Amino acid sequence: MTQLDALVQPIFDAVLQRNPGEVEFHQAAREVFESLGRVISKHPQYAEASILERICEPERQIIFRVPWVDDDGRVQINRGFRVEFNSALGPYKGGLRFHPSVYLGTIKFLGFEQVFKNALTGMPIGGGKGGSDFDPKGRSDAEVMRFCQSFMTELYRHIGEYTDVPAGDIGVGGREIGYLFGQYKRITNRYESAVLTGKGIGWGGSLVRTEATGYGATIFADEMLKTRGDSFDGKRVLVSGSGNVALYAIQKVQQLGGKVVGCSDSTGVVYDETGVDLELLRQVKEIDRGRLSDYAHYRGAASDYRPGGNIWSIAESTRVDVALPCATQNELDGADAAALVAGGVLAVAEGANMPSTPDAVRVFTEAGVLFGPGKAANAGGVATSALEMQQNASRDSWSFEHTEQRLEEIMRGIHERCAETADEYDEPGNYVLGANIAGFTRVADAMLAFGVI
Ligand code: NDP
Ligand code: 2IT
Repeated sequence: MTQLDALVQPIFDAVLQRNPGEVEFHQAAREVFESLGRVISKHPQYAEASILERICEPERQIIFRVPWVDDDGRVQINRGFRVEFNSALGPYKGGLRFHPSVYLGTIKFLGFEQVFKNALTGMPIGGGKGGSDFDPKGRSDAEVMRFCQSFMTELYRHIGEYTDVPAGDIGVGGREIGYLFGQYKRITNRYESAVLTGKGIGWGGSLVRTEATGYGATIFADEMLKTRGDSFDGKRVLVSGSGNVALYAIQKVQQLGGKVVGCSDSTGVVYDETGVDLELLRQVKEIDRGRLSDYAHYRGAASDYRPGGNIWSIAESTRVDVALPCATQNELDGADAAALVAGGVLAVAEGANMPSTPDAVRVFTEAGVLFGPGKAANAGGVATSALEMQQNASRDSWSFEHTEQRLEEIMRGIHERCAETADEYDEPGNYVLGANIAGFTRVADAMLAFGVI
């Protein structure tokens, strides 16, 4: 672990003490703190106003009961969360995650990351995150609908176009946003389009929002490659996951001339030497809501399916140029990073939130691998959510081409902001440092202007 600066160590110690057991939140906070020592010593006004202490304490945390009735008539109870972390730059903005592993520490780590990510986009959005320990796997549409209705029956009083604007994350896609929006509209008797993003195209959604996170992460990787005069053309790529982010990362890699040779889900890995068949994968995952094993079944001899496998170990036996972790937190550890380095990896861009462990980040950095941290590389999703809010506010809808062009400009802007900030601190190419400092200073300066609130 990198030593923390003496100025920030006591503040970090207090974060540990105030948030016991929330290990993912500790990890996310530490990663940001590692970058901030020099900023705090260079700009004493941040320490004088206790900005760091305040930024680690969410403005509001809501935890609620979500009762619902399953298809067998049994009452089920889940726990709902919304952590409204920071509204210095705009309404709280960030997704909802439905996954059985969700607890307060998950939502706080995601909310904390979101604050800096949203700041990096340069758009007027604060940071928040929510979700539930509800497991949508194996549940009927009717069960998912009843769960979403119950969840919104509590959440509606805390959100709003100018207050807090949730969206999707793991386990929350177009279907869930539809049920949530329907219930919000019904309870409030308001057609408040911009209260949620990721909506369907026919009822206030934005073109490109579905593709935005995966496209954006790939564009970020492409920008990093360009700094070394390189591109995706002919590159061999691994994309972990096979959900929303992974699918559209795969699509963009293919558009840019790369070949995706492997992807995964929580139960297995596919190694596809001839390249992943995206149309088949989308049919299986998006339409049939199936498993990766179903994809492998239809693909036959063309793919090698490894139940329970580790996608990064593919790099032990074949060359991998680019890795795009797009599944979940801490899915890529130090040994995986070493395998990727041995396999020749040039660039890693995080489509997921905090997928690389601190050990993995160290291995990549020491090996000189281009490394784009999630808060920069996966910001295209939330940025396009902000574009959706913009369209809703002006009662307009933009073409796919126009929206995609805006996304590309935003991703290039984020890359530039991170690179310039890293240069300014004499660490050229250190995107982790650049992202943390550029995101932090934008939020911190607004907080300074507002006084002690
Ligand atoms: P999805 O639910 O669409 O897909 C998640 C994928 O990751 C699935 O393939 C899933 O496999 C796999 N996965 C999830 N949890 C685990 C786990 N514990 N272990 C192994 N595999 C797992 O979610 P998204 O694609 O939307 O999100 C993926 C990542 O991207 C998350 O980290 C999310 O926070 C981040 N992100 C998402 C954005 C968005 O716009 N959606 C924006 C920015 C970041 P299985 O189906 O088997 O569970
Ligand atoms: O982690 C993320 O940035 C998201 N899940 C997207 C949030 C959003 O509001 O679009």
